[in-house]
Parts: sequence; structure tokens; C-alpha cells
Amino acid sequence: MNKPFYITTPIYYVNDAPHIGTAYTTILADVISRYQKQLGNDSFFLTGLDEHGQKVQDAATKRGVHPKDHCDEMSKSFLSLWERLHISNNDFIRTTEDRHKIVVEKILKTVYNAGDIYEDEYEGLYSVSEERFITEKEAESGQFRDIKKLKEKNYFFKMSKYQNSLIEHIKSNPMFLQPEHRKNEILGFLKQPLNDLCISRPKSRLNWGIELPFDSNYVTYVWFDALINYITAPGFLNDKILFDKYWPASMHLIGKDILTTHAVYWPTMLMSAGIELPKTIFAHGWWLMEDEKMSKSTGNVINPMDLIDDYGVDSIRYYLMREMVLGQDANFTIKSFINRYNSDLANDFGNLLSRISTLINKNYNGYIPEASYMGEEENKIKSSCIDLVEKFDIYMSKMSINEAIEETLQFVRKINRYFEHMAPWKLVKEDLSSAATVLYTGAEGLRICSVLLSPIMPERTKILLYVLNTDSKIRNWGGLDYGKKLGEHTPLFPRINTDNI
Ligand code: ME8
Repeated sequence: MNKPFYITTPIYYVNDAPHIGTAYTTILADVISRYQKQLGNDSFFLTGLDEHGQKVQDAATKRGVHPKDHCDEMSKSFLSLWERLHISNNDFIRTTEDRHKIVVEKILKTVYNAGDIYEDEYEGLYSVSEERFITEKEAESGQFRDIKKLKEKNYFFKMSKYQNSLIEHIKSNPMFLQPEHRKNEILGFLKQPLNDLCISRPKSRLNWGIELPFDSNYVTYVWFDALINYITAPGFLNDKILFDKYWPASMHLIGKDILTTHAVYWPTMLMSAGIELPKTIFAHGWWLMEDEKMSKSTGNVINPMDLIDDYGVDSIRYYLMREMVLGQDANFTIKSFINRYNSDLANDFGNLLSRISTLINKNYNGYIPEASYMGEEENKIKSSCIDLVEKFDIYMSKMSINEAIEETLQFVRKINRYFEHMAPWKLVKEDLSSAATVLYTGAEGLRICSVLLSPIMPERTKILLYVLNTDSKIRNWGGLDYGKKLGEHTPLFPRINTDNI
């Protein structure tokens, strides 16, 4: 208990407004961080913005503003989205902040002094959109746009020197790269000799970046700069106690598009600088729209603000967490969103609360009645609930959040079936004490489900616990007090009418 836990999201480029893909990783990290806090752990959750590099400079030029002004403006739209999505991050880093620049300079000097940076003239193919030199083979793959031939003097990081140590590290730390198929992908990639990494950009071509401490004609390559954010925030240079508490990070959460930079560049940079490697890098799949990646460049994005306005924050969070099997891609469609919402949230979860509160309000003046005994059916519910909590934790530890949610909903459906079997709406007319037992049992089961689902739906579950007049966050049976008056509520998840959609 009370273990430090440090989770990060990628820091997003500010070349465009956030979309559902960027919101997804941030919500996922938020869910995991809230869950860790619920377990009693001391979670530090970092997100932020990647503000240097060609893409950002180009976006600013296009709008006719200075890159810094562009970043300041864009950061506001990210921050307001995170606020609306109830993101509970502990820090928000921007790579243009001084606290970050000094860490980048320090790491560059350390790596330089270790003899791991050299100057060389390089001629090769350069992908402007990816902001890196690519191989002939990559160029032929058709995945890269805006390819130019460039001949330039630059600084290189001896990444190749650490190839064998990296392979060794990946093999001896099974949790380092997750899921398993991503680990195999990187191990496959590392079978070929690793090239050194070009870590500078001449100012004549790009000046929006952190100047190299050993050559003022160059700025730092945006990825070398950006990855370092993960150690800046917990205080690598300015707070040793905090840094020692949270580093190495428990989890870098990323999308599969940025696996190589995190699984190859970052660990070799850390090795050269003599800093421990993060414990886990977890790469999730992509949200697709009609089987194509949702991305800023394709323009097929869903604006999360529109969805929130139409359907509420928690239902979006729920859908994103329930629908994606972590590690695989998932298709985002409004139709599947509405189906999921109506079946799980309106019919099963929300309806159970309405059933309970209507019966208690009508027959017990709104006071939660006491369960005077535990019969066979009640004991079945109680033991299913104990099983649920156990399974929920196992699924969460395996990053199977969709299954943890499904298990909880199965239990909600079980309580609904128990109600149908016991028919408390009939029982109240014959035997108020037996009906009380059924209602208390249902309410207590629902309370525990709300506690479990609170990292996923922090807002709605808070309302639910308010209705049950409890602030008990315990996950054991019996946390609900009887004799308390229910709070008033409107339907938790009003059914979406599909007639006009
Ligand atoms: O790559 N589905 O920033 P970025 C799921 N600045 N996740 C998606 C997604 C989709 N369709 N689209 C984007 C960068 N993402 C760098 C990172 S880190 C030191 C620097 C998410 O703005 C996913 O997490 O392009 C992906 O890895 C990230 O956004 C890329 O964000």
C-alpha cells in the first residue's frame, strides 16, 4: 500500500487541436492513475505538450504567428479539454518551459561527455512529416510522406553502441515492453544493425528548438528533446527526493505509432546518461474511423468536445475504455457508441439505480432499509460481488480494462436478474422486511460497482454514491449504511432515442 506509481502519456504535438485519439491515451492514463489512487497508491500522473520541431514551426508559420504564441494558444485548448474530460493529472509539462530546457541541456552534455555524440556529414532520405532520416526500405514502404534528399552536417548519438545492452534488457525484463507482440516487433527490429541517431537540426533549416549546448548553430532534434520530459517533470534536476520517489516510471503509455522512439531511442539515451530505464512501456492500438487511422493529417477526426456536448463526459470515457481491447485497434462509430450506451449504461446500470430508488422512495419514505437477514439468494449476490472485486483487480493488473468493465456489468445484470426473481415491487405489498433485504442487497451491490467504475466514470458514479447517501469507497460488502435518506436524482443515463439518428 501507498507505493509510488508514476504514469505518463505521450506529450502531444501542438500543430493541431486535440482529437479523440489524443483524448483516448489521456483518459486511459487517467483511469489507471485514479485506480492506483483507489488502491491507496501514491500516483503521479503526467501529461503535456511537445512544442518544438518542424511540425509546430510550420503550423505557426501557416497561421502567421510566432511559434511560442501558437503554443500558448494551443495549450489552452488542450488544457480546457482535459478539464472537461475530468483528467486528474498531477503535472502538465510543456517542452518550451525553462525547467525542461535545462534538463535537455544537461542530458546532452552528459551524453556528449560520455563520448556518445559525434559530428558527421550525412546524406540520406528525410521524411519531413516524420522529422527524421529514413532508410531506402522505409521510403519504399509508402508509409512516409514528404520525402526529401538531404545532405547535411549533423550531430549523431551512438545508439548502436547500446544495441546489445538494450536487447539484453528487453529479454531479461518481461514487463519492459508490453503487450507481448510489440516486444517481439522491437526484438525483430533489433536483429538488424541499429543506426546511430541524428540528434541535431541546423538552424538554417529549423530554429524552433533547444539549442545544442556544444554548438549554437544547431537545435536539438525534437524527439531527443521530447522524450526527456518524462524525467524533467518529477524533478530530475531540481527535486532529488521527488525524482527518487517516482523514477523509474511505472508506465509510459503510448500509441503504437511511437513505439520505436520509446522502446529504442529513449532507453539507449537513458543508458548513455546513466539513468535507470522505465519499468514498462505499454503501446495501445489505434482508434480507426471506417478502418482508417483517425489522425490530424487525414482529417477524419472526431472532436471530443462535440461528443461531450451531446452525450456527457462519462459515457464517452466509458465507451473508449469498454470498446478497446488494449493492444489492438478499434473502430469508432456513433452507432456502436449509442448501442453500448443504451444497453450498458441506460438499461443495466442506470436502470438498476432507478428501480432501487423508486421502490425505496415509495415504500420506505426514501430511507435505505435494513437487511434483516441474508438468505441463499443474497449470499449468492454477496459472493459474486467478492469474486467480482478479485477479478476486477486481476484484469486491471493485466491491462484488460475492457474485461474489468464487462465483469462489473455482468454483475449489474445479475443484480437485475435477482430483482426480477425476487420481485421486490410485489414483495413490498406482502412483507416489507423481506423486500428491505432485497433492496439493501441490490443497493450495496450497486454501491460496490460504482466504486469499481469510479476511475472510469468519476462524475456519474459520484452522483450515484450521493443518491445512496454514502461516501464509503470500500470495496468490501457492507459499506452501505441503512437508515440514511436517499438523495434526489434524475435518470443517471437517459436513454438515447435512436429514431432521429
Ligand atoms: O507523437 N488512436 O505526438 P502526437 C489512438 N509528440 N491513439 C491515438 C490516435 C488514434 N487514432 N491518434 C493519436 C507525438 N493517438 C509526439 C509524442 S512523446 C515523448 C512525443 C495518441 O500529437 C497516441 O497515444 O502525434 C499516439 O501515440 C499519440 O496520440 C501521438 O500524439
